[in-house]
Amino acid sequence: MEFETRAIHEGQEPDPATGAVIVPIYQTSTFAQTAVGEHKGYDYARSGNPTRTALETCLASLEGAAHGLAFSSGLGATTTLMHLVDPGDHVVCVNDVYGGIYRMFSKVYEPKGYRFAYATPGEIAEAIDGSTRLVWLESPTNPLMNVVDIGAAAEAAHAVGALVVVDNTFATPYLQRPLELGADIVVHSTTKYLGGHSDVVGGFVGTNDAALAERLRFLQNALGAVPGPFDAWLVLRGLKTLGVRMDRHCANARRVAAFLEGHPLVERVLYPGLPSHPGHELAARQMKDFGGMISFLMASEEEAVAMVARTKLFTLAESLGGVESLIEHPARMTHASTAEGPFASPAELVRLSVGIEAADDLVADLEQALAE
Ligand code: P1T
Repeated sequence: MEFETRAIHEGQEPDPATGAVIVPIYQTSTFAQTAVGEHKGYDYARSGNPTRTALETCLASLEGAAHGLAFSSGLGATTTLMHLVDPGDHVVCVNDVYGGIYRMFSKVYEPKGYRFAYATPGEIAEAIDGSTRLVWLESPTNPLMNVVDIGAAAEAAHAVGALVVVDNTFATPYLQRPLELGADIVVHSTTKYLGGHSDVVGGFVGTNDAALAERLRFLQNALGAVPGPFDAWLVLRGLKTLGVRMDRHCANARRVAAFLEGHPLVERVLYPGLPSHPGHELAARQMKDFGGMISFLMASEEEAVAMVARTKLFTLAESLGGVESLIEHPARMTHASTAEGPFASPAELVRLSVGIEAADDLVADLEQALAE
């Protein structure tokens, strides 16, 4: 079945007990056993819950993954993945990642002895050495919208036996499927496009490696960063419209990027859909379309900070991927924790999450915000 059909049906048969067309929210913490160890597949809701199973089955299918695991947040998923490696291990990370990932790696894991090397998208292969156990990638990256060659990174990592994790939050499986490109593990903040309505925090991990999946299933239960049934249900509902929403996000972002590129107060637009973007051809090869995230540089920090406060439709807020448009200043908001690091987010940078409103209204809002 095609992607859009699986998004609506995979793992979502009518409820066998009642015929409910929509998977129920199994709001229960525990399940009755008929005798010790005899039950209908569920014993305790941290270990498993039917609403969560439906989400895990559906999203795994969309990512082309044999195994899927849902988490309480994107960072909950990341924490769990980091238990695949040990203190002393070498981790290569692309040098532009969500600020919260950098904060976790630099402030939580580095002090425990994990060794991190941060590399530009073009230098990932060089940064990998014989001791590398994990390669952590985002593509496109947050917030600089760099494009990483996932296949090339996977080849270099696999040559030394390292695992490749791709955070696919910006692209979504509708636009890019990292496992098909050679990654071992795909990870998401489902808080973003997958939930799609800015009303839930969640995470996801998918893999085709059965042994890894078994270890991760153990860690999911042993560490406990699981989503509640209502949160799992909200993400599952979001998935049903992922394809149509992404088509509109992409079309709107194309319009907005073209407008910004022609604006005299905008120094540079970072959007892989623009032929001027250095990663445009690579993105065209490994993605179906270019997504709804755009970053751009103003002339100064003062102009950037003033501009983000002047939009009326674009709400000044952290996060991304919802139907409504958001604007933010990464250096002082989502990426404030990178300020002390070697890859601080530029102070002149503005980031947009282009929503699915009418494109004319979005362009008009940016026009008035840039006019003053
Ligand atoms: O917020 P949480 O669900 O824990 O996900 C963290 C996360 C992981 N990976 C990427 C690429 C992300 O963008 C995020 C969260 N990002 C934001 C809140 C933001 O505004 O960029």
